[in-house]
Amino acid sequence: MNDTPEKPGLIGQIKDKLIHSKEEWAREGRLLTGMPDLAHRNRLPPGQKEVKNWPVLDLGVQPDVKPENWRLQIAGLVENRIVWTLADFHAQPQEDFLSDIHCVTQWSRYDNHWKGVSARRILELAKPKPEARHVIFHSYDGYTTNVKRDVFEVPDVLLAHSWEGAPISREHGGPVRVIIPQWYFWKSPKWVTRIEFRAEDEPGFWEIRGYHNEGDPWKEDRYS
Ligand SMILES: Nc1nc2c(c(=O)[nH]1)N[C@H]1C(S)=C(S)[C@@H](COP(=O)(O)O)O[C@H]1N2
Ligand SMILES: [Mo]
Repeated sequence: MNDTPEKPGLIGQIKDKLIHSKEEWAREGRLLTGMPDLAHRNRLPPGQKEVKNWPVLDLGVQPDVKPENWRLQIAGLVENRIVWTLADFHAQPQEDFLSDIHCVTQWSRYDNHWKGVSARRILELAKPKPEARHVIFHSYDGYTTNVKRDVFEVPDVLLAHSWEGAPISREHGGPVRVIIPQWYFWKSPKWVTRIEFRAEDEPGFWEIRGYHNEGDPWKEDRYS
C-alpha cells in the first residue's frame, strides 16, 4: 500500500489576524474567572457560554482530502504500526458516543452524538510501548496538538466520522477528526492523518502560542 499518497489541496487562506488575536487573548488572560470548578458542580465550566449551533474554528485552510487518498497512520513507539485507508477505518468496530464540547473561545455545546472508532480500539491494535507517555496529533492542514497518553486512553475519546447521524463535514474536520471531550476543543484535531506515540512531549500549534499544555475547562487551563 502507498503510505504517502499525494498531499491534499488546501481551501482558503491562513487567518493571520485570528491567530494574532488568539495569541493576544493568551497574553491578556481573557475569560479567566479565577473560580475553577474542580468538583464539576456545574455542567458549564467557568467562563463558558452555551450555544446551540456548532461554530467553525480553524486556521482558515481546510484540506480537500479525496476519500481514496485519505490515510491514517499510527506511528512512533508502538508495537504495531498501522496505516489505514478510509475503508480500513470504516471496517473497524463502530461505536456511539455522547459528549459536550468546550471551546476556549468561550462557547460550549451540549449533547453531541458522535459515531466512530474508539481510541481504545486503536490502543488495542497498535499497542504503544510503556515509555510512550505522550501522543502528538498531525493533521492535513499542518495543525498539531499534544495530549498525555492517559488522556487519550479515557473511554470517551474517539476518531469520529459522524455527528448527529450525518458524516462530519469538511469544515468540522471530516472525513475523520479526533474528539477528546475532557479538554478544551483545540485538543480535538480535525482532519487527523497521523497519531504519534512518543516518550517526550511536544507542544502543538496553540501550545507554542500561549495556550495551556493540558486544557481542563473546569480548572480554566486556558493559557500557559
Ligand atoms: N486540524 C485542525 N484541527 C483543529 C483546529 C485547526 O485549526 N486545525 N482548530 C482547533 C480549535 S482551536 C477548535 S476550537 C476546534 C474547532 O472545531 P470545529 O470547527 O469543528 O468547531 O478544532 C480544533 N482542531
Ligand atoms: Mo479553539
